[in-house]
Amino acid sequence: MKKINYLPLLIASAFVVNGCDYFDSTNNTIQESYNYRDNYVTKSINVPEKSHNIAYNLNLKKAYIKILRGLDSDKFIVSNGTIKLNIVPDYNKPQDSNGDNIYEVKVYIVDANGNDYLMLLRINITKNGSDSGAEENNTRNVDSDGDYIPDDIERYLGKDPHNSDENRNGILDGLEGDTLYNKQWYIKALGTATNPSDVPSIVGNDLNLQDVYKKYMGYNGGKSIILQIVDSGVDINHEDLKDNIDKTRSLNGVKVGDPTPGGIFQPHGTMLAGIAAARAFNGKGIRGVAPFAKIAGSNWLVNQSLDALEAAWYSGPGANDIAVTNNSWGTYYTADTFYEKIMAKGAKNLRDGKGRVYVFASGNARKYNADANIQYVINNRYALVVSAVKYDNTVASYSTPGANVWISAYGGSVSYDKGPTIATTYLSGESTKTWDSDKGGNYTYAMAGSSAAAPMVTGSVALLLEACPNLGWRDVKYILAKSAKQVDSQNPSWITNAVGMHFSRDYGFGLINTKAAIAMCEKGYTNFKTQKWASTELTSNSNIGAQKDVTITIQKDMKIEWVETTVNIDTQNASDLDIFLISPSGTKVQLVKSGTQIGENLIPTSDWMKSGFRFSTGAFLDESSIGDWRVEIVNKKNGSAILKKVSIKIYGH
Ligand SMILES: [Ca+2]
Ligand SMILES: [Ca+2]
Ligand SMILES: [Ca+2]
Ligand SMILES: [Ca+2]
Repeated sequence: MKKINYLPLLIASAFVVNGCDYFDSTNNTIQESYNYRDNYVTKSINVPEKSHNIAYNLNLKKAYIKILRGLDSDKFIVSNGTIKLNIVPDYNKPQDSNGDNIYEVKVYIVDANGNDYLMLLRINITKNGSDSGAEENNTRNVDSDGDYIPDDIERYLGKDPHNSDENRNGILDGLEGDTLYNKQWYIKALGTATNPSDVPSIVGNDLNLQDVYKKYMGYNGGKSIILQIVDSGVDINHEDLKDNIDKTRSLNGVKVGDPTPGGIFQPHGTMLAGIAAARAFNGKGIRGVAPFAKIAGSNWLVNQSLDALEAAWYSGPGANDIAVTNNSWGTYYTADTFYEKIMAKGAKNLRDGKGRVYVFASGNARKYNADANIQYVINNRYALVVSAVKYDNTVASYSTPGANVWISAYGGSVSYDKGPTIATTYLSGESTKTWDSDKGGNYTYAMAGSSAAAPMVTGSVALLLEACPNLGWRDVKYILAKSAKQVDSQNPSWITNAVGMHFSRDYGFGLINTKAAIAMCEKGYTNFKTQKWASTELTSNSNIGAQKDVTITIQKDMKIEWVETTVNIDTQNASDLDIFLISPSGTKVQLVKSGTQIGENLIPTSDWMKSGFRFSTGAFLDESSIGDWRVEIVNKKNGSAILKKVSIKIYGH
């Protein structure tokens, strides 16, 4: 077997800036960066109806408290350091302004030390008998106090689900609690510089997860969503990962065991694990995209035993419950169907038949004119392929394009003098590219690559499956595609298909938008029925010349999910061909680009299409399959080439 290449992209040490005060996180607090005046500290209390003297005590000596006009301010008074409701509420006769039995008031407070802040006080009136006991059963995926931490996680951590600022520092508790959170522009861009570059992130260009965190963090009411990192292993004792590690499903080779890498040259999997699911609110480091999901690690890349890959992807202990697998590695050119055969079993049988989701990085070989569509590992329909976008929402200079790319996420800039890179966990104590405040050397700012983008999608899939656990693997892909955000819309790589889906070989359907994906599945989404397919083969045996167009008719009418085009071309110049597929609706997609090669890993034979090579794309999503499909082959150098056969296979419903 060819050596598998994985895709770490660490930045050259030559760019390290030493002793830069700017990156001292203690001097650059989230409070300064957020527009705090728009973020009221929210206090919520539940009170049974017909209670007298309902008051909220601020416990402030010599405090200045002023009720601001609006909402239900006319129902409140201030007295002796408390805010009091000036009525006796009756559940059946609400007197609040919008009649929802929640009395709200905004208050301006100056404490004895002269610190001022704004508070939103909410008094929730509960019907007699339905007091806090009922609330306990009904607060999963609810953020009662508006601090961006769901109630169930607050209880699990011993925090107060009705106090949004327990440490009274004026910052909502969900916006702090991880020392390097303000470096994670990919989760929440603050418009500040986050690595030894003076290029700031751009507010709004992030994964837009803050609202998602009010309900979902992967905790799932105590039955955490399990995601898997199949890579060079994961440092399971890392201070910011250990609480999320699933030891019963972590693999050392084919067996359950410790996947911690043996050497300092294998940090890659640990970096991915942090992006996907570093633990939040532990006072340490970062937080992952799904910060209360469980992480199952695998070190299969160390020895690259195919049995170890099979165990991780399908047959290992507890495999049924692993929701999503991250693969930030690739094979470059291959037509080996070994990989997709395992994924097919996982898609059919795991998660009680709903199917595991297999996420892959698209690769970092753009500068070699690489094309992600020349690897069967990632151009089969089970693979959810992720390309990389920079902080400015444009494609990263390394990100490998391809018609099989499904979605994009943040991969960071290629070097940190050019823009923000990705902050994440590193092998414990081994990091040299980190902030001064990381005394232990457990984190790095120097991650970049499609390797980093993939675990953002993996973590997002965990959040999506927490919100909507019944989604099948095809539904997950579909919802992510439909909800993806078109970025860099002037980029010529964008096409719009016949049903209005935007697609690009650089971005897939766009930048992942987890918030919109969850909103879509929560709105009463109906799962796809069983997948159908149709195929037609055409024997041609004709010279391609400078260009050859062939038409293939598909008789079956389906809504398209995935299209595979296999060409048998007898030529010594296969890499000189541009191949396009045009749907019956007229949508034209480039399946592969001429000149495709990958650095020293050149495509091994120049006649690599001779025995048939499959190219795939999801770009025709939701179009109708029926009618005439056209395959257009452009022979750039007009070398000798004979088209033997073409076949099209369409999957849909
Ligand atoms: Ca909360
Ligand atoms: Ca709280
Ligand atoms: Ca706080
Ligand atoms: Ca943390």
